[in-house]
Amino acid sequence: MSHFSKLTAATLAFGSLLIGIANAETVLRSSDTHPDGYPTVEAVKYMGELIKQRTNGRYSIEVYHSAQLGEEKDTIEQTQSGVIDLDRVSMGPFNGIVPETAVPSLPYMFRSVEHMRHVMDGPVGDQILKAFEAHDLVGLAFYDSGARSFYNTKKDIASIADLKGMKFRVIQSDVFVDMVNALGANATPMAYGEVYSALQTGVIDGAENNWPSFESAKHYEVAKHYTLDQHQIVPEVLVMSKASWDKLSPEDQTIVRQAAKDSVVKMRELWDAQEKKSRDIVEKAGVKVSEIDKQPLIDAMKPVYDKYLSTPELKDLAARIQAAK
Ligand code: GTR
Repeated sequence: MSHFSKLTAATLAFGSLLIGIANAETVLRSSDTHPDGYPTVEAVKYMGELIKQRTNGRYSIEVYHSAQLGEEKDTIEQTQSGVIDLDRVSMGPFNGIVPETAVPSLPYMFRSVEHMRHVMDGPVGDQILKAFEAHDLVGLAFYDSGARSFYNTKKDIASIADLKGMKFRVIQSDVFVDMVNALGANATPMAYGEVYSALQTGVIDGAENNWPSFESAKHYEVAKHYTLDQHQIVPEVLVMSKASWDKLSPEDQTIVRQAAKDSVVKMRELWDAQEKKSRDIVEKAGVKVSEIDKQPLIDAMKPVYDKYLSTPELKDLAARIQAAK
């Protein structure tokens, strides 16, 4: 073999080795608005470890936390178009895209977190996961998000009358907008990343969220009044881009789906611990937590239910959720 062809052979061998390495691992890009360490972020990382083990290193997941890939509404579009492989988002921003997601997002639809877990783990959850497929997405799993409650920079809220005229930031979803407006307050839909400064500058009087978000986004530094009205128990969703999904073999699709399901168990453990920790942090920081009579809020939701339970299918979904033990 000439010197030249030896070199060529070596180069080719090295090249194919590189290609081999490149083929060995496909890194799926996953988006999350929350910071590193947040239960949703850690759950998707855990799912990535499971996938890596179960595919012998052919697939793994890189979680881009802290909204590095954009705010939730944008990342949903990017996931639909295949730019992002996986997206962990609240169900809220999907309400205008996948009508079925409006049902579990309705205020006071779930009686408790246990009720939500039970329903989302069963046939209703499966039906909603399936509904994403008509929108270029594959629904993989639901995660916990506790209960959302109002908080504000102005005053303690003891009754529905105190909400009147107050300006609350909500998720970019008409369900959320209509909920706040039905309570006599004013809704301002806004991306999550803009809420802190909007609270600080007084563009809004308050927002609404669960303990871990209220704490990790530091909203509690400016909003010192938290009202335990627990108006929504909205699950989080993990979706995959249909385009990315279609690149997987059927065997790998099964592995990804199962790993997502397995990560739910882990997420719930992390969630339960984080809720307590976050509540503790904000209370120690001087946030005043007030109780409120929920019944007038529940009663005010009648027009919101009528608007979103607009077809026999959606009514049936709501009835099945409510009937579940
Ligand atoms: C959180 C949720 C986020 C985001 C945020 C918001 O509870 O985990 O995905 O939707 O609420 O209010 O925008």
